[in-house]
Amino acid sequence: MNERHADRPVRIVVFTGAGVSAESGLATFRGVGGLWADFDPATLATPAAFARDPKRVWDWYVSRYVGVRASEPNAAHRAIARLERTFPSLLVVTQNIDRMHQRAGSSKVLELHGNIWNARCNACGREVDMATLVDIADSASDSPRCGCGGRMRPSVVWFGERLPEAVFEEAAESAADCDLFIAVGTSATVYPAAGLIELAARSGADVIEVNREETPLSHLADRVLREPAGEALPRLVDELELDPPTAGASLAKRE
Ligand code: BJW
Ligand code: ZN
Repeated sequence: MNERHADRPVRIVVFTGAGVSAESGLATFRGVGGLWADFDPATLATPAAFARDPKRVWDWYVSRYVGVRASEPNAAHRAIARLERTFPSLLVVTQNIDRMHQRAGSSKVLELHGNIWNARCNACGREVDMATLVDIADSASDSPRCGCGGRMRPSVVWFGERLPEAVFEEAAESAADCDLFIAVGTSATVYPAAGLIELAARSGADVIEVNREETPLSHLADRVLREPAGEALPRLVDELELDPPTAGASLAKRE
């Protein structure tokens, strides 16, 4: 059972998806203009796709890495980082691979789907900075290989692959134990990550959804902000800072 006492600090989990980085110019996956509108996930974001055509998959990730590297955190990432000053135990749980939260200053970030800044060998697991491979592999006819002969792949989680176990466990424990769970810019369709919203709601946390559109889990939210994250988050953070909630009280005022 999740015990909430007024005399202990409020616990906040901010759970993010591709929509939080949309205003940094990074494409989301689903919806108009999303990556999956032009590319079939089955041919790019699965181990089978990489085995079939490693060069095509590698090149797609390199082009996304270059885009991520050239982009900057936006007002939503910055507002989330700012909220940590008032609520020092605040935890960011992200499905994103872009490291924008860390770049904006968030100090506790769990990456459920890995990150695009690292590559690792699919045979021996050796990790290297993506930057070291991108600049040399540009015009190569094959995807880069490790010294052991294995192929280098982005350090992300593809469909059909397990999420990093300890990371997911910590995220699930925090979702089950928080007072306020803010879901930002996720279509809430990819599991087990989306299940964290269900877990938080079931465990008694107040849930706020920040999303331009309705999602399959919108009905679980106590409060919905149907706006771009870069506009909604700075205002929500102002509100939480001016009038800090206490543990046990209802935090998400219904509208
Ligand atoms: C804005 C905005 C703005 C826009 N402001 N908002 C249970 C049921 C059914 C299926 C499954 C299940 N459990 C597992 C599965 C299978 C599968 C899955 O979930 N499939 C579903 C699609 C049906 N899951 C898996 O395969 C996972 N692995 C697994 O379960 O392993 C089990 C296992 C057991 C034993 C042995 C082995 C394995 C792995 C999932 C990995 C997902 N990987 C990806 C790619 C990462 C690398 C890359 O980037 O290429 O992760 S897929 C992609 O989707 C990416 C994202 O993190 C993830 C979620 O997407 P997200 O972030 O929600 O983005 P969008 O685009 O969907 O939504 C954006 C939202 O923002 C929209 O709602 C917009 O409205 C909004 N928005 N602009 C605010 N400015
Ligand atoms: Zn290797």
